[in-house]
Parts: sequence; structure tokens; C-alpha cells
Amino acid sequence: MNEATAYVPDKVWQWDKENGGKFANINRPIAGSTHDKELPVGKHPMQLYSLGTPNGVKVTILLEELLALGHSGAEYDAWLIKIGDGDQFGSGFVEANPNSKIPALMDHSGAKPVRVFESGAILLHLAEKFDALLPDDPGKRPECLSWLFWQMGSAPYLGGGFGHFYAYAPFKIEYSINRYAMEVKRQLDVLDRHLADNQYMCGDDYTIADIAIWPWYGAVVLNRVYGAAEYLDAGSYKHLGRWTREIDERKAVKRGRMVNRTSGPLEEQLRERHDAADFETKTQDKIEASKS
Ligand SMILES: N[C@@H](CCC(=O)N[C@@H](CS)C(=O)NCC(=O)O)C(=O)O
Repeated sequence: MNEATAYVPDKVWQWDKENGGKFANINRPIAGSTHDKELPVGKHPMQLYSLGTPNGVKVTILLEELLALGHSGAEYDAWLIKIGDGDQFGSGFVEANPNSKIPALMDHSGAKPVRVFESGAILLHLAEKFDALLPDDPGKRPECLSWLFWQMGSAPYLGGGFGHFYAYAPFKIEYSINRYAMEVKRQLDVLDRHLADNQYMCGDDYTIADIAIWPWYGAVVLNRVYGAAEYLDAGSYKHLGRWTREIDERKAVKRGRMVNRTSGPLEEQLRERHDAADFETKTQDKIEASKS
């Protein structure tokens, strides 16, 4: 009998703060703020509070794509929210997102700032605002929205399910890893079959559906999350691989991936972005910034 099968749940669940899991220090069963902290506000219409995780990267890729298309209204400040330090529980952040998760956007372009949280809602808000990367054609728009919402519903099985039990749980539980590996492989096959007949998720045009899906599923294929490409035999999904590599080459994707990133090679990190010129920040300055 292993630890997993020996476990008998209490009659009423109790909060065990030291559960040994990677995120035990920040996970809590209570919503709301833990401390007072205002959010900084920069000079641009869009104020993003985020971190360079797949959910955060969706938004920075879209903002960089919009800027590349000439939408100057998409200029943004990207502020770093260190979720490992509990910044998502600061009072200002909770006002921007009562769910205490990155990314959160404050859109200052109107008379009053409006908050947008949930990465899918942020992508839709920005695509509609700039009338870009989302088809207007009523024959195509539902397909794009379907794949956008597919990602929102599916990725938690990949991240919170598979990734957590494969890479982060304090011990390996065969049942959990099997269950989520099976589901993730099914999802990879869904994408692979669809991309066999379509250049992008919604046909011939690159849209917010690609921008939502790529940071998660492309990262699996490129072995950038969980070190699980071999385990999931990700290389066998040929059409998904073709699409992944094509999107990886986009300039806006390379820029978006750098923003609010705090891990990996320093030349691929831009902890905060307040100006397009910030991408040219010298490595020495990044070393200094990484100390703070
Ligand atoms: N469905 C949300 C998920 C956001 C999410 O899970 N964010 C994670 C980082 S990728 C987070 O902020 N975690 C902090 C925490 O759970 O306390 C979205 O797509 O915006």
C-alpha cells in the first residue's frame, strides 16, 4: 500500500498549510486580500499586472501582436506580480481580480478604468476593442470563440492536473498521473487532428484562439513546461508540431514571451515592460533588476 491509498479523508476537510506541495506557501482556501498594497499605474492605456507563465504570456503576445499591427492604443505597462511571494493577495491586485490570479488588466483608455480578469476575457476584450485577430464573419467567429473557450476549459487539466501531479506533487501518485496524462494526450490528439486540416486553429488566419492555445500546448511540444515532452510522446503529434514551430518564429511571440518572465536565460527575460525600447535592455541591467 502506498501513501496515496493509505489516505482516508477527514470527515471535514482541514487546512494543512505544510502539505509538502510546491505551492503550499501560497495556496489557501480563503479568497480576498492578505495585505494592503496599491497597484502601480504607468503612462500607457493598458496596465497589465502579470507574470510570464502560459496564462500571462497569452496577453503579452496579443499586446505585442496588436502593436505590430499598428494599434498604438495597445501600448502597455506590464508590472510584475510575483505569485510565489503572494503579490496576488495584495489589496490593489484583488480589486483588479477578485480571483487573485494573474493576468489582470486595467484598461485606462476610457473615461474610467475598467478591470478585466481571466486571460480568455482579456484576449476577447482586446481583440474586440481593436477589431483584430478575431474574425467578424458570422460563419467564422463562432469557430474562433469555440477554440478560445476550449483552451480555457482544457488547460486546467494540463496545468492543474497533469503538470501538478507529474512535476510538482511531493510524491508520485500513479493514479493521478495516469488519469491526467490520458486526458492531456487526448487533448493533444484533438489539436493534432484539427491542425492536419487547418493552418491555424480557425482556418487560414492567425487569431486569439492560437494565441490562447499556443502558450500551453506549444510549450508541451517544445518541452518548455514540466519536462514532459518525452513522457507524453509530444513529438508524435506532427501537425501540432508544425503549428507550434511556426508560431514560435513570430517576432511578437518572441517579445511577448519575454515580458514578466523571471526564469530561464536572462536574455529571454524582461521583468517589467514600460516601453518598446525595454526589449533592448542590456543583460547587466537585467542582472541588477533580478536582484530586486
Ligand atoms: N483561468 C485563469 C487562470 C489563471 C491562473 O491560474 N494563474 C496562475 C498563474 S498561471 C496564478 O496566478 N496562480 C496564483 C495562485 O494560484 O495563487 C486565467 O486564464 O486567467
